[in-house]
Amino acid sequence: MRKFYITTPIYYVNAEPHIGSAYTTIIADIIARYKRFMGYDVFFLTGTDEHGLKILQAAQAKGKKPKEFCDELAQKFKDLWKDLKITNDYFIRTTDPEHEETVKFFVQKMKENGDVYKGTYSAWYCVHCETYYDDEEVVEKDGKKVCPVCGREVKWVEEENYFFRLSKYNDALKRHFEENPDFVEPDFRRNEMLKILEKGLKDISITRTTFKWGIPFPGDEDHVIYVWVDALINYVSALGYGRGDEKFKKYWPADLHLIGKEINRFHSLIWPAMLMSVGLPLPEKVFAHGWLTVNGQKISKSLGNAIDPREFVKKYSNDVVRYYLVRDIVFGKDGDFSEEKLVRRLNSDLANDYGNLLHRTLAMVKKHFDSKVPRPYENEEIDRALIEETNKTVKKFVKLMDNYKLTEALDVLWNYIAYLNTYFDRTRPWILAKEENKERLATVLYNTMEGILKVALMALPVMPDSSEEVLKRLGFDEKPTFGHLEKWGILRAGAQISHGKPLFEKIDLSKFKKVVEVNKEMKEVETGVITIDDFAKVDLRVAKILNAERVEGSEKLIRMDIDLGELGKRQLVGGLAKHYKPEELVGRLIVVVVNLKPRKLFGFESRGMLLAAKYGDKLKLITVEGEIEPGAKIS
Ligand code: ME8
Repeated sequence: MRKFYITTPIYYVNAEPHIGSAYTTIIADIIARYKRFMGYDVFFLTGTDEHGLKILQAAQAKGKKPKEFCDELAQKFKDLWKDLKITNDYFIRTTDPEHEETVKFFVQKMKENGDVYKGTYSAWYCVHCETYYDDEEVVEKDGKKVCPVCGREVKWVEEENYFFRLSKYNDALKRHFEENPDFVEPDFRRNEMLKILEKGLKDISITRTTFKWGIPFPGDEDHVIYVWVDALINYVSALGYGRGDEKFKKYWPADLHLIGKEINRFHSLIWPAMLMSVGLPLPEKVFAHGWLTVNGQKISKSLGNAIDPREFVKKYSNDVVRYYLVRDIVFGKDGDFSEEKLVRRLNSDLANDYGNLLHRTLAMVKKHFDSKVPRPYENEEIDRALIEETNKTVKKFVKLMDNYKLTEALDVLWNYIAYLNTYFDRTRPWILAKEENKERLATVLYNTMEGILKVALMALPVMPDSSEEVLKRLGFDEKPTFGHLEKWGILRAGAQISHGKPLFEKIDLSKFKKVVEVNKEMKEVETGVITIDDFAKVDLRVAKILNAERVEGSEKLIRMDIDLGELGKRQLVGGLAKHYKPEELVGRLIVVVVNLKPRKLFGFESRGMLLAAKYGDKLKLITVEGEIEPGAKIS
């Protein structure tokens, strides 16, 4: 039996899980269930990341001992995964003694291989991301240095630390990327990693001395191991690496590390280099998905939108939430979690397209065949076309799922549901019933049911509960496997079906009340309403571009001098280089927000922001019709 080892990031226990952490875990669960269905021996790992300054500070803020604090939070993650019916095979905690043993063993090996040395480290540190940054990486905001990932203030740290010779693995990593073009996906994330490799990796600090909440560094216990090194090793320690566990031999290397885009560098560069250092094979693939926002806002505790996925599951069911997350948020890209869109999907895709088809079909089987699966007779042209369409759909679906194109796979599946609905309408079983053409009626109903069986099987990883319910109603009582999907004619004539209540309940959008009525400010953002006073705060002006040039070292930026009439001349930096040549810009009248706080981009101060329309990859400048004086106010 082929094995499949899939992991999620191990989540920090500084706060309770939210829809963001649930997103990765749900997707991993879908892939794990799919692989099991395809006959793989799956090991699905998730867990919690519990060491480091961030957790220590969170515990201190609650007046708790760190371990006690971690115990409580880790339990909340475990409980949530249980409520969401996540099928992880193991839950690792970095405070588990077995994990600590493996981490020491791993780091000792790195040392023995000559990859660790002592030096002095000075860098910017973001406690929230537990990440070091160089001077050129941090961003200036309101006169402060902030983290380029989360925007929080960074601190300058200078410590005597142990270092990992990451730079030594730069070339080997490049080679690995070249020889394994699918190592990191999506490809735009891979390209980001390649750029970092082009610039060259620097050695990294792997210990800290200013606090103790971590795993002691072997050989020098004044130091604790850097939380990221400790955390990454979870992927092998969960299998018992260094502790003689058979699981390690069986499941390593991981087939898929599923992560969010912000931690790609750790997984695609640092972790592989660490594995090279100790002589272990690298994971097959790292997939870095995008970020979820909620009603257009970044998920954060202070905005009050760090919603508990349980609330949604309670109201809409697990399956609906899972379906929505995969169907509406294009897997790999950023996307917005909108409850309204979820309800639209529920009403149209699930209740109308899928649920109604099942309902209509089973109602007729109940009425005309005494709730028994009818025995089909000779197939006609339209039936043969349905079987062919089914085979094509299954092939496409499997290929897309195998390539983690989850959203597209559901598109294909729902096209098939539309096909089945058309088949049902075109074969007109209600007329066949009226005409008492029982043989033809039996064939058409059987074929529709067999089609619905295929839908339920394909939907099984995404919507396990409703799929099981559909299989039961269709009178199918075997353990579902890929074999049932591959072959036509699986349903057994004479098997008892059950009609039941609608599979999915529709929600009336006009009376619809959201699960999360967040604070007032958020609600206004949700409905898209602002007051005239809000709008009046934005000072929009016409500006003339006097000259323009590419910003050296940046792919996107163009530096411009603009004329704003009465407001004088200014420098502006805009992300236009992929869409316009500098010479095409000179002389144009554009629209600029002039009262934004200045920002520094690649060392150039930008005093204002130009407006442009964006659609997909397309970007067009907003200009004014005809001639008008630079500086003219827009209202
Ligand atoms: O980074 N949208 O833990 P973490 C989508 N402990 N996914 C999101 C999300 C959002 N808005 N917010 C969080 C850590 N995630 C480290 C990992 S692994 C060895 C150590 C998901 O609690 C996404 O998978 O900050 C992201 O990468 C992860 O949660 C970050 O979780």
